Amino acid sequence: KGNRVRRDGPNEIAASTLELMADLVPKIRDQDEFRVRSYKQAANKLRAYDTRLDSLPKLTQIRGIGPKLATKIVEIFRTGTHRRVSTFESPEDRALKAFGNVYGIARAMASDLYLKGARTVDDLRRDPDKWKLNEASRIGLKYYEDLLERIPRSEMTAMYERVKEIAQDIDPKLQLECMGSYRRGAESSGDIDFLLTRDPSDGKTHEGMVKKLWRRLVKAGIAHHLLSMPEDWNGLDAKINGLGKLPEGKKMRRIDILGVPWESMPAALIYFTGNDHFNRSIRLKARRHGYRLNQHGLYKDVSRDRKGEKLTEGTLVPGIRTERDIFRVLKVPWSEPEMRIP
Ligand code: DCP
Ligand code: MG
Ligand code: MN
Repeated sequence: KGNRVRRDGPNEIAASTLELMADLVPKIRDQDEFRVRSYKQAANKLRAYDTRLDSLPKLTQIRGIGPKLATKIVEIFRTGTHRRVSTFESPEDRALKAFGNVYGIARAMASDLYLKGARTVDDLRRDPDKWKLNEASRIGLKYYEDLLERIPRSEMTAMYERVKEIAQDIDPKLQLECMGSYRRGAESSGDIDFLLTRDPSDGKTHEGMVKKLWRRLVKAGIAHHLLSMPEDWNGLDAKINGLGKLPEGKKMRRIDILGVPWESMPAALIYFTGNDHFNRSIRLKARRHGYRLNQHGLYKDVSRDRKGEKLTEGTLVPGIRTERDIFRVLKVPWSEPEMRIP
């Protein structure tokens, strides 16, 4: 007790970041002894408190912490780092970043692995049993290098054409679209996103077809690993995450397939074209006009409580046949997929 400095208090993130910044100061500018000392002293002062000091009024009460330093500390609490050190990573940041790049390892699992002592992707690869890795992450590790690579547009197009042929061989009325960054015209993509549907006006739907398509892709030597077990393979909304490549392809790629009911196509096209920022802004716009937009459709008469939580789902807006119809109803000027990158 007494002068032992605790390093697990509620202000540790700010304290340790200030120390990092102190180390960086001389590298950024000329020697700035005063600033280095004030960062280090502030770090130790913060460690002496057992309440979280994350606001300007609380911080400026402390002797030696002026408004400028207080602003920096607030930024650290808010963002988890400070602009000046965000290029400078801790071992934990490095490990979490590396694990986050492994397909099949979610954020919580990455933290867990770090706490158990894993530091690098090679650590995990050397002994998957020791870390009790699940099947999906073992496959992610196996193709770690492949899956970090971007997919050239020419390969995306080749894959799209081949898969479309197979889909139409199953049923000529199946409609397959290649979505995501490919539809936005990107020169390369992170994965391959497919949307599958069928016009039901002749009485038949695409029910069961996502599963059937995947099976046919396996037979064709294109689909290799199914990573997320779809809850409902056979429904109209089936979704698959897997890995595959063209038989002549060198690298394994991520493939997402989403089945959607015909009526949902306009909304699903918008959703799966993205990008995610565009989706967020158009959904917000819908909300402001009293609508609700998601991948299933555009809904009206959604009632919300004072906090904005929805009380009723609302009803589908009638007469929506295309993406343009949704833009029109929401009074959003039409933008081609290539332009949906706000
Ligand atoms: N999407 C979304 N919100 C998410 C994930 C996805 O709105 N959290 C939508 C928008 C994306 C689309 O789905 O554009 C496809 O998702 P991807 O993760 O495949 O992203 P992109 O295809 O846009 O980019 P990439 O080239 O990295 O695959
Ligand atoms: Mg994609
Ligand atoms: Mn995707």
